[in-house]
Amino acid sequence: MKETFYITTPIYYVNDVPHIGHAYTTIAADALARYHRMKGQKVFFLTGTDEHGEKVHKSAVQQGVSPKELADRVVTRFQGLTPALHITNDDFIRTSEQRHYASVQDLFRKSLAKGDIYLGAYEGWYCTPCESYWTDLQLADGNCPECRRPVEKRKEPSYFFRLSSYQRPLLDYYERNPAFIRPESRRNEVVSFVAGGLNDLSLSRTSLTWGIPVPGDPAHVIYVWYDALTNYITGVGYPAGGERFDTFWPADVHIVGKDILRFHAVFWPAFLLSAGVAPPLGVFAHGWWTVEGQKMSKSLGNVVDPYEMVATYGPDAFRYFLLREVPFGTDGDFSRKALVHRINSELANDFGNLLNRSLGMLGKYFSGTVPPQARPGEEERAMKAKAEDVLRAVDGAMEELELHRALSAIWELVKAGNKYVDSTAPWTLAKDPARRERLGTVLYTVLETARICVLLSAPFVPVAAQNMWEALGCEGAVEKAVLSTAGRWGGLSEGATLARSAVVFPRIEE
Ligand code: ME8
Repeated sequence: MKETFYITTPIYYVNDVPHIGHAYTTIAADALARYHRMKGQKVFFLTGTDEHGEKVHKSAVQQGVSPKELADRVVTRFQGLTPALHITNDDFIRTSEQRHYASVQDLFRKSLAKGDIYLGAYEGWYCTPCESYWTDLQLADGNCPECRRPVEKRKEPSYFFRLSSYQRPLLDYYERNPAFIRPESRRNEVVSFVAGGLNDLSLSRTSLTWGIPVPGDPAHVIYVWYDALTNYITGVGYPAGGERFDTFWPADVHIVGKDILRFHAVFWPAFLLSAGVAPPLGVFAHGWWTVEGQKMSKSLGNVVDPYEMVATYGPDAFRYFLLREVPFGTDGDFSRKALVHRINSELANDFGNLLNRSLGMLGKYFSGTVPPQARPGEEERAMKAKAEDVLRAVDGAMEELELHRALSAIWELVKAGNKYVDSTAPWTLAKDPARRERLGTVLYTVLETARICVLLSAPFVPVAAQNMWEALGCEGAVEKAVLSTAGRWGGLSEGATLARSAVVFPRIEE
């Protein structure tokens, strides 16, 4: 096993407040970061905000504030997601920070020195009120696709990146690293895009001032995507380098939405290869959410606010739903009905019940004291084997970034635990004093099954998992438990006295 794991989210534009799409990427990355910590790896998890460029500039102008003022206000909404959603990022990067200026300019200088960046001219259709360039293809009946006003052909000096020289190196990189782009279907898209030929990329603007100046030519600001992508190395200490950079770079995986895969899988590795920095090891593109069957948009008024979700359903339920409802990598639909249904049936009924019925019986038959495993029989050996299978299945799924598959494996164990209770019928055993030892073995087995379910669920439902962990008399923070030891059957302490119930996943009225 690799000793380290570096995972990132995209950095979010501060032109608007966070919505479900942002929360989704961050939650998925968090579950992965938490899981890898529980594997005993040294993890670095980075998120942050993308504060430069036209989008943010425009939004600031509309609101009558400076871009920096807008960024300073909106960034708090993104930073607030960390406590609200129980995110465990190790750092939060803002592209307006000094450390980032140094990083972007250094990377730029390296490619300039290599001859991969040259001064040319950018030509396009310019819309003056929108301060934007458009290509022929983007125009709407010859007009600006945003404000519908006429555009004019304009030319401005621009630095270009020799992306055309990187077609072969990129294709080689994809070939040598088959897992670089995931899921597989996305990989094929990117490979055929690159195989189709690459044009050089305009990397600077003189028509915009809100950005990082080109080193040595401050009339230009650097293209926002070049600036934004570089955050991933700034966050671990580029350009100074040092222990953090050496430990964590190249990143293991950048989690991104499917719409921004090309930037990450084509431009970013090319920029790095040119500057002599190792490209990341992986990029994973997830799908998009619609809301109640419709595209999410401000004009439809159906934007899902993560803060509202947490206030209504709690962080665990929201996290669980997003990661369970659709396979990670495909599109999905968000609906309150589906969310409530999953909370009630999978969290409250299946999982909450497994724990509470076992704690209840332990209280009733053993005054809450965990009995010894005494004499495990065939059914107990089967439960233990099932738990071991599930631990392996979860690991395989998490390594493949198949979060939904990890969750469904955990729920198989939850269901197997409930079935075991039904078939061993402790309430019947309790009637016969001669079967007390057997009753003890059964209760130990079901509580131990619950303990392993709790352990495995901790990356997904961290708050409830901690409560359940404590209810089971386990010490310390579940997030600090290491799977290879804590996942071994028999971790539940015999003789410990447990509570008779735990508040875990409250049911929601439909
Ligand atoms: O793209 N469902 O920032 P951003 C799922 N700053 N994901 C969604 C979504 C939806 N309905 N809507 C948006 C940027 N997203 C750049 C990134 S990284 C170096 C720079 C996702 O704030 C989208 O796919 O516009 C993207 O991954 C993320 O939100 C950030 O979007």
